[in-house]
Amino acid sequence: MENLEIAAVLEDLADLLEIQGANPFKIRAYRNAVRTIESVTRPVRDMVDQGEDLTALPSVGASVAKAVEELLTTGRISRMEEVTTEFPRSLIDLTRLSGVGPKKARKLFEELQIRTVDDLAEALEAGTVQTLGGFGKKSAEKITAAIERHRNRVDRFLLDEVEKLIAGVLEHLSAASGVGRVEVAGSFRRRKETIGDIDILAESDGDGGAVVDHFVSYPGAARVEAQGDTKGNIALHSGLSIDLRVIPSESFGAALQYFTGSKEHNVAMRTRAVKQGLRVNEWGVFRVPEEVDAEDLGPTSGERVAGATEEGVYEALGMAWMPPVLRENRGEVEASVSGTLPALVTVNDILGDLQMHSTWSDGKATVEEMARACEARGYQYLALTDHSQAMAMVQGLTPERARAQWVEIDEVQERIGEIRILKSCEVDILKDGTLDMPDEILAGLDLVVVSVHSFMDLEKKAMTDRVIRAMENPEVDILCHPTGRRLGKRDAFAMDVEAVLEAAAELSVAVELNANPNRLDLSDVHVYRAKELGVKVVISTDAHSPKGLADMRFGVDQARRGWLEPGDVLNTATLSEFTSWLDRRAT
Ligand code: DGT
Ligand code: CA
Ligand code: CA
Ligand code: ZN
Repeated sequence: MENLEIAAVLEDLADLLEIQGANPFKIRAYRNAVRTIESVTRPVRDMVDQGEDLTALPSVGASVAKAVEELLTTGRISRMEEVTTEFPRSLIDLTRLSGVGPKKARKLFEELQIRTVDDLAEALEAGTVQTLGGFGKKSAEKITAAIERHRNRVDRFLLDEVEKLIAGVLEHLSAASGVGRVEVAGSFRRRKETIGDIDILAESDGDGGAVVDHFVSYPGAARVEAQGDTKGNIALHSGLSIDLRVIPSESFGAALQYFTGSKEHNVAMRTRAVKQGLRVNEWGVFRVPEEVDAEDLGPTSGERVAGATEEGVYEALGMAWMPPVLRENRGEVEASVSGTLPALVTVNDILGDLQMHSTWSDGKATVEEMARACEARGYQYLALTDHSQAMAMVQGLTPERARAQWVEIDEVQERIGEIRILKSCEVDILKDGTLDMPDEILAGLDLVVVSVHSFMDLEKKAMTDRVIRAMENPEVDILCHPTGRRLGKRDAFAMDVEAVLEAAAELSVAVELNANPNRLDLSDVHVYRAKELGVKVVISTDAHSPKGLADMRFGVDQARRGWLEPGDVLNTATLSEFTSWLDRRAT
């Protein structure tokens, strides 16, 4: 079992304990352990095998350690079995619907025997839910909408999760004999924000069946779903499905192009090829003899004009190669033909990180530790953006504590020298669109970033007005995680993004692309739109520890999917360029 898979089981257990109404400290202990195990770089499995004491890990106490050891040695956790005799595991899905918490899930189960999302949908339709105390007509409508969204979401994986899950598979595969290039294609290579399944290509001109045999023998596989001469499929414990295709050298580039997709991109390519008397498929690019009926052609008949490399495939069609992030049929085929592909932003262009937290609110590291970690990344500046007081549960800053933090920042700045620490605050946008900090504090900050963290279920119009009102405050510089989504967990709130982006352009407020792989908020399409409207985008990590700063690359990938060039991204500016931007309203 991979660390993420262990963490997922513990998270399920925590959710079930919450439904059961167990001791909140116990539940919190499991949740904290989930975060630790997700971020430990060594396999916990190895630690257990070597008899190491898991309580040495941060936030892992004796009972959690015992549960993990039990899970790894027996495949089950007795505490989990106990709870599930009382409450079925499927209730967890209910708690993840907006409008249904653990208490409501329990009530639905105990009073109406609802166990699954499908049961709940049926009961809503029959009108029985609406008769339960605490569930009026309004809340029934809300849950119905949440079920609709849940069904469209299906089971997709986050990019960072997938990276961790497949690292071992790739290592295993590269040890197969006779294998040349190994590439992960599909949505993973396009760096899509969520991934359905993994498509791996392995180059081999030898015995494909032997390569497949080796692949399916991966020790981390939960099941082997398919095994043939050139294709295999395994499923991991997490449910992630991995396809392998073994490809001969002469076709490797064509297969890589084909299986990278997207499907829409491929369709556009093929249409273009046909007009040129060419045929593109996963085997290569072929010139179709005119006298032959297309129906009589095999997949590789005709003269092979390309196939070994991906560049060659594009070139054969009179196109320039393009980064996989662009391949969504959003104009890249035309741009490639006309030589107008964007020169996309890269991680090396980023010169600062403009959202992060310290121990002044819910971060795990001090101001100095965060600043030094940014310095180590080669940045010229960073902004400390601890929460404001509306976020009471994470000790958000009161005006007094904000001032106290400035004193510390000045001291650290003194010690640290070169890198510039900007005084900032992630100020809550209150329900009415006013800000959770008095004007004199806002004026004293180098940079003001604002976010919605409460009343996320407002009507669309109210939410849109609220956010625009906040941006109208002349102290505001950046709107953070603009839609509030958490991938796979919480939908974007109802808001007219177009109106918000237009207002941002008008008011000269930048929008954040939050690089946390759980958020990636804004989406690629919205980022593209921001660029079209001339709104500056800031890619920030929202790091809560030095390690979180490394999420920058996920944000950059998403920005690239939105066609951003360095000039579209505010934090590619040098320190002096950036500080002049901060003064933009004064001039
Ligand atoms: P996913 O797995 O849902 O995150 O998305 P993808 O893009 O990885 O899609 P997947 O795994 O179904 O297929 C991998 C690639 O294979 C896809 O991006 C393009 C190519 N492909 C699959 N089916 C078709 C098809 O019917 N026509 C064409 N032209 N290409 C296809
Ligand atoms: Ca895929
Ligand atoms: Ca696939
Ligand atoms: Zn936030």
